[in-house]
Amino acid sequence: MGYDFLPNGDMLVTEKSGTLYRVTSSGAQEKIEGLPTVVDKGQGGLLDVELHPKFDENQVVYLSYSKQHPQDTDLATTAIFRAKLVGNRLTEGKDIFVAAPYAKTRHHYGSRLEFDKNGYLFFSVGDRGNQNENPQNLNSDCGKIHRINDDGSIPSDNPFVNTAGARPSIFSYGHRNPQGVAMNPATGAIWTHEHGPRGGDEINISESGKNYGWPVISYGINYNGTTFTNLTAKEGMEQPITYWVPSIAPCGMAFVKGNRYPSWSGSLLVGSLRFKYLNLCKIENNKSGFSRTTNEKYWSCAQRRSWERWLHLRGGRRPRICV
Ligand SMILES: [Ca+2]
Repeated sequence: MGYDFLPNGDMLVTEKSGTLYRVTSSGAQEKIEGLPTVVDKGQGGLLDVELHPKFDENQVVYLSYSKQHPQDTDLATTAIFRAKLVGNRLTEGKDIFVAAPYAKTRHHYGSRLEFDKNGYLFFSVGDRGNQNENPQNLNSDCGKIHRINDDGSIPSDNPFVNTAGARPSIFSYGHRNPQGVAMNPATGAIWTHEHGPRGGDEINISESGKNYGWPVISYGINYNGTTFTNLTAKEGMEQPITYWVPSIAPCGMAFVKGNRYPSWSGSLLVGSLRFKYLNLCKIENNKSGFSRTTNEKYWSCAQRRSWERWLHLRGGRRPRICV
């Protein structure tokens, strides 16, 4: 699921099964009409939602979702949908990006959406479970962080626009399944995290044209305990800012802003699917361009209430508290 806040304080909340809700300040859940049809199987469904930076002026919203192939119901892929929100209806909706190739698998869709300060839309597409063909191959959209303009067109300075056979929206590659993409407000850089296999979850700063190594280098091993690479580093491939062994299964990330949590300001919060806690990553030396994080497991009472509200919305369990 994903969410974003409307200017009046209402929230837009995606539900994996294919429903988009407006959640009002009184807690009412109102369904939004006009959504694309999603493939709600495995990890697929209706995934993230993001407002245009100038939503006040244009009412434009973006959704990411799992899209069925027009002719073959066995195939699905990650798609980005753009529409205007008028009342509780999406109008003028259309796909502005459909990842190639489609796949029969139902996992590793990526899907997280984020605008940077310059108005570029970044999003992730996972490797779709085909690690040997997709992440290191520039003619596949899968296993990548992408950058597009707000109308879906390709920025002329994307790193591979002049590379024969390369998909022009690719911004960085060699990713497994990034389910967190967030702009660092202190630097404007796009930070991402991705699931490793067994161990090797990573946080990276996505930079233009760089290779983040999957599956050539990794701090993880296969789920069954066997190894797929002996390398954790290689020339031409980026090292993560930090990594987790064992895996926490990171999903969703946000930089702490505002005045409510002054001691955490500028830190990064990462959700853990596996352990059901929020991981507070304190960032050091960020302004020098060299960043490193330290990890703590945290809940504050205020955060717990907020998180419980989300879990309640999705029918989940009460969270474990780690302080
Ligand atoms: Ca990596």
